[in-house]
Amino acid sequence: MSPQIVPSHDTTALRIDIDRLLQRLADLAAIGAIEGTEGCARLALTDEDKAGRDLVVAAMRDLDLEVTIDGIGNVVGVMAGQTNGPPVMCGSHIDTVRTGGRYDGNLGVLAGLEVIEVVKAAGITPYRPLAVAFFTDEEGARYSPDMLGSLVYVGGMPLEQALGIVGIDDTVVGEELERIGYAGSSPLPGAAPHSFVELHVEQGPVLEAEGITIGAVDGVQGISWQEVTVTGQSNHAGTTPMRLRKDPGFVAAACANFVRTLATELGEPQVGTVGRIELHPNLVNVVPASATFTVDIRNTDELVLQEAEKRFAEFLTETAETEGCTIEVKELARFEPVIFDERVIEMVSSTATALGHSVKRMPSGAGHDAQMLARVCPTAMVFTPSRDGISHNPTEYTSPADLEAGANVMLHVMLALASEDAGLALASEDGTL
Ligand code: HGY
Ligand code: MN
Ligand code: MN
Repeated sequence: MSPQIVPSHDTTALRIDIDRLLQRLADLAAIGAIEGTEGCARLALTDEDKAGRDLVVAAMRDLDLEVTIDGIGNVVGVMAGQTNGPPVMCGSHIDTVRTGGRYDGNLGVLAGLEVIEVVKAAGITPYRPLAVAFFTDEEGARYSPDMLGSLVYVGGMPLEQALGIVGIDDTVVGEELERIGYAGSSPLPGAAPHSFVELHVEQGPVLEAEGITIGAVDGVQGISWQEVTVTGQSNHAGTTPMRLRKDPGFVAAACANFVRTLATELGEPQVGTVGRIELHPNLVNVVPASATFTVDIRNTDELVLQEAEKRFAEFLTETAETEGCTIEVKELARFEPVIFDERVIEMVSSTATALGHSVKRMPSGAGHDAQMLARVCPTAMVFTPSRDGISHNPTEYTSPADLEAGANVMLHVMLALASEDAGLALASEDGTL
């Protein structure tokens, strides 16, 4: 007996419960809470990350989702559909940076739980399964590269290589995964979903500045992360004439200045950041022996990004040589710009309009798990505005009205993806086409 086409519920009136979503966000933000702020700190694979994972997994189980954990610690919860095919998946990350806000990543995962709760409460069994996922170490702040879990999920990095990555604190991914109990067994690469939708705060100033509620994200800019170690000669700060110094601290500072100058010269959307600088021995009266710093440069245009990398490398080599220092450069992450699926982008845009929200197509300045899922299935993102464009900062904020709008857009895009072609597919199974 072929599956009957379940009369498709009229889901147009379905809406998420914003109070329940705000409560979920508050409950998760309480884990690793940054005193006196709304933000939280849950670096990947720390005890705080474990506690956050446990909370979300418990919520998945409360929703009777089928929960799987893979070898890099990605977690997927699946709600059964009328068919057993690949699910329509949403998700993001719940690890944060040290100065994390409560929405970055967390919103996409918790809104996914909310979407599933609303669909279940309405008694709907979608044609396709729905899934919500959180991916390991999206931030890449403790273990580079960023989007590590989703990169492994789509087969972009072998699991063994990922498990061997050493962090900024000299811990190892595989050992930390075991320690927190999230070294799972579900197969990698993960099963390709039917489609993937990620709801995320914009983390930039565009939507707020233009008074727009929803971003229909059409892609992610290219990302280049490097770690540079400059080695000179430690010496006495008082007795060493300037002409005799081999000062890696000076080289690092000159490079930080150059990264800013380069980004300004190349013009928007070029950005450049020196986010981490460590001097050794890091003492007031010692010309440093070494300096280790990171360079994060990004652009939507791959060729301009390559030009920026080339110019930085030339400046670094010349400056170090002149200062009598040696250099070692390690690539931490390198992802080309990604373009999302036109059909899904258009669904985000038309759904936002149908729900009465203003919407703008735009690229993402930040990296996201969606840029990895785009390698294996039709993918797009939904942005909501960030107050003052601030993120990676505990004062990160998006209004309840905007959160609600974004989650409702994701709800209806997922329902549309979960039922598209259902009639055709089901009918063709019993030859009635
Ligand atoms: O760095 C990024 O763009 C992201 O927050 N991982
Ligand atoms: Mn994020
Ligand atoms: Mn982030």
